[in-house]
Amino acid sequence: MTKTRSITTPIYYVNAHPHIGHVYTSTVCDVYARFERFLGRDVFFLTGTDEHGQKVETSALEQGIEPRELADRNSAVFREVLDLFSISNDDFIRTTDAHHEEQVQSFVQQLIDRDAIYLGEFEGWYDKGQEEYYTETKARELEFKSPISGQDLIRATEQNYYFRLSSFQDRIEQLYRDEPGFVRPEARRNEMLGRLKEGLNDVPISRTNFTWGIPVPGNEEHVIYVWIDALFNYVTALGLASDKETGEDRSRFWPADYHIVGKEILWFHSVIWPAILMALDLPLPRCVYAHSFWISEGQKMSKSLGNFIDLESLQGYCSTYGQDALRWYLVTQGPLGSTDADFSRQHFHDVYTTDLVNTIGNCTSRVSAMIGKYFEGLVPADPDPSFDGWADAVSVLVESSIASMEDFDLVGSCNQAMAIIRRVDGYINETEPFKLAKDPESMPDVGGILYRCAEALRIASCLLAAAIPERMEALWSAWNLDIEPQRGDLVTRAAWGGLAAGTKVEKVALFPRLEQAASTD
Ligand code: ME8
Repeated sequence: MTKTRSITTPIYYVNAHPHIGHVYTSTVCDVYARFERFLGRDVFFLTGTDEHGQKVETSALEQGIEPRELADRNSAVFREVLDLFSISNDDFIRTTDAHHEEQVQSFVQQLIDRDAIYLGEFEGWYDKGQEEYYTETKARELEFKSPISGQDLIRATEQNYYFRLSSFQDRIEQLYRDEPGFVRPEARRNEMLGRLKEGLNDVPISRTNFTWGIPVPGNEEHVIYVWIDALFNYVTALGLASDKETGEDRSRFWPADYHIVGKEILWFHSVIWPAILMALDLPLPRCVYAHSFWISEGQKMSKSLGNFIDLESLQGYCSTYGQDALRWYLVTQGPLGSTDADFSRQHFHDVYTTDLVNTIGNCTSRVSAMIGKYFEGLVPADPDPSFDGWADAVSVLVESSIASMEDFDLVGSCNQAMAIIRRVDGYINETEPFKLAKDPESMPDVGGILYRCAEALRIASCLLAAAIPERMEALWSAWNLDIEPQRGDLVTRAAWGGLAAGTKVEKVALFPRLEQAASTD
């Protein structure tokens, strides 16, 4: 049976414009999804937009339009961005989809029926003008006056629906003990463990001060808190609470293998979300992976500093360096670990030149040029396929590249593929086929060397195709290789000896050398 793999991005807020952060998370998920499809897995890659809540309602009001119109317009922008950056998601969920809304109500009803949600009373210091509650300490600090209007804060009570998060303390701690890989990376897991020790409180999950949201079933004055609404997207997209026949049965994709999120929303995903699933008796995702943030030119991104990497600047990089160059930079230099990553123009240029021009590009053009020069562009036969241990060495790297990707170590996976290419470079420098070729008697040796080089490059290109799909397809086309990732045969494709002698290879320039840090504006 084919193994399933499912991966999700956060669903993005429609009240902001897409930027590098959104493109980044979507790109890393895309690389995983593409690789897994090439491995023959049954993949489901989900993304979408988070469209309810007070912020959307307020910005729509400010623009004099209905919230729905704002949501439609901005959700479409996010969807276009996916196309622009060749993101291969299998579905795009919107929290305003009727299919989602109905299921959220059904889940919330189940939680009420199971007494995991109750109607409770909240009392606090209320700022009427700001429609905001303050804690006792904060109110005291403010001398019981609104910091905005200066009016007295009033003692007010409000009814809210609460989720009994506090009753899941032991089970969540147990989860962290039993599944050390549930939250990654390790540093983030430790942060969550630290917060867990402070003790869990019940959380309000409804609001009454605005209407743009999903009504609580049976009490329409309350709308479901946007975070609860949003978290459910991961299961409503699969129809887990749907009573309608919607065509394809997607239940096999739950639990998700990876929820990929930014570090700022990890608490919701690694504590509140598993507690909700526990309350519903649903299986838990295998891993919540929280990456860190992109900063820009050494500083936190901000519009006023002029270092904000928005869509236009990303498109600038794509048109100067090519889309795959941007993907490569995001994936290999991005903040998948526990520290933030700095996006800098110079660093981008240097990585492009070192990895793509000097390594992948140079090596493929060197090998194709020699095959062109000495063998009329036809891949020579290898007189001794086991020579120099190539088959074994490459198969070890292939295995570890695959294992790294399965473990969501994208950088590790790319590094193994790059190690194959560096080995080819080293081999050429060591064996000097261009010198051997001066002696006609050495031509079988030259043929053997070039076969091994081309074969190793072909295999590396298969491993790199998820990260830089467009350029690897260009290589396959120039080398007349019949490789199609959608066939799901990566393991067969990456086996040594797949390159047929006699294959016609054209010279190919995959990554043009560019002037120093060319302007991308
Ligand atoms: O939080 N670097 O949506 P959002 C890297 N709707 N990634 C970044 C980033 C940066 N500087 N800035 C943002 C929401 N991101 C909720 C999620 S999920 C049930 C609901 C990425 O539009 C990162 O993935 O604010 C982060 O978690 C996400 O964008 C936040 O997107």
